[in-house]
Amino acid sequence: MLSKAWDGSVNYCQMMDEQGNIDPLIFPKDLDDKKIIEMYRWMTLTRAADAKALSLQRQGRLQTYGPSMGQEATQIGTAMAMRKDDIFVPNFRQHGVFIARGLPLDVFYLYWKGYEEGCIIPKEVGGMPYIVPVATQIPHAMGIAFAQKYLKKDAAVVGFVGDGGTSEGDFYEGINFAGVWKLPLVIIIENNQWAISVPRARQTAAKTLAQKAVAAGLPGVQVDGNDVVAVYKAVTDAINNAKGGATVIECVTYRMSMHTTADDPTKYRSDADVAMWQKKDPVARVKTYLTKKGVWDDKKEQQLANDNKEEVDAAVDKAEKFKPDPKSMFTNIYSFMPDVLKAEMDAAVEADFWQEE
Ligand SMILES: Cc1ncc(C[n+]2csc(CCOP(=O)(O)OP(=O)(O)O)c2C)c(N)n1
Ligand SMILES: [Mg+2]
Repeated sequence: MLSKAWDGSVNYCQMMDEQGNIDPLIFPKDLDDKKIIEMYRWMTLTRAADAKALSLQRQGRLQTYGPSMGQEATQIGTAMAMRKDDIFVPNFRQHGVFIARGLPLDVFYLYWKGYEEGCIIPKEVGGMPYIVPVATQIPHAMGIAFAQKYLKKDAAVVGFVGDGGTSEGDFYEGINFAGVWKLPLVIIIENNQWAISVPRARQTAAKTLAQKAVAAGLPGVQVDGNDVVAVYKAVTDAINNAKGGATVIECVTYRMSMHTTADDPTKYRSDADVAMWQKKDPVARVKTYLTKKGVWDDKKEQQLANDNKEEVDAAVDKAEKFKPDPKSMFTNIYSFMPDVLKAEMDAAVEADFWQEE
């Protein structure tokens, strides 16, 4: 006897196309112009803060940095769908999520300047600090989701992972546990087509990354990750369903810049590929939509650009004036500090590296 043991499919959703056209029948009812303009503000601020970080790194004023350019719709769409008490667990590239959730912009620069103080995320932001080991954040997100359920809190946890990260054991272990225990977890796969120099096609033979959810007994959906509305809708639905269990959302986007400032993407990808994705730019798309609707014009655009620049410059200024406590890199590691570390800490305090010359 032959019968079907399982049958399934993965849906793809786009709500605002590359020319800024929408389908009013499926457009989320709660998204009025005001909210879309707010999304646009966060997206442009993220892009401005990102460009500044890259420029600072090139001047030796910031450490190695991983740009988010091109991924603003995925990040802002997710952040805007999250409720106040929901918690996000990032990897190293979710600058837009931090910014839209209210991380003071100078703290963003502190992190990328290499200061421990940049890892202190204010409680109201509701997020964990950046983490660099690929996919280790997914078991963390799963554990935090387990805690929300155990403590009977009405909060969902949103964990981010890259396309490359979905090949790691940590990814499967996290979503598998979430499936068994029906945890309030939303996994956002930021499929930006590259894991450093490894293209999506070399990452897995699976047709979508969303279908990896199926093995964990979870729903998996794929959305246009350069469409802020589609991302917003998918994450809103997943959060609304989070009490019943987890969802995996693959956001199909593109890393328009380098992996990090230690990388040169011209060595492994074509200009044509980048140009093709430039046409799908997530920020330009929202601007086109708002302009066509008559609620946005050049004057407003100029004002917004000025406001963003002012905010970014003030944050950089504050971060550059920051005097760290030399003890901060030694504390919070051991409950009892070993003597050898104590000696190093005392020497650092004595040397007073941060003293004005
Ligand atoms: C466990 C682990 N292996 C390797 C690395 C080196 N590394 C840093 S980022 C990266 C690629 C990640 O690709 P992806 O998950 O697609 O995220 P993206 O950088 O594209 O946002 C690798 C291999 C690491 N940080 N941690
Ligand atoms: Mg990637």
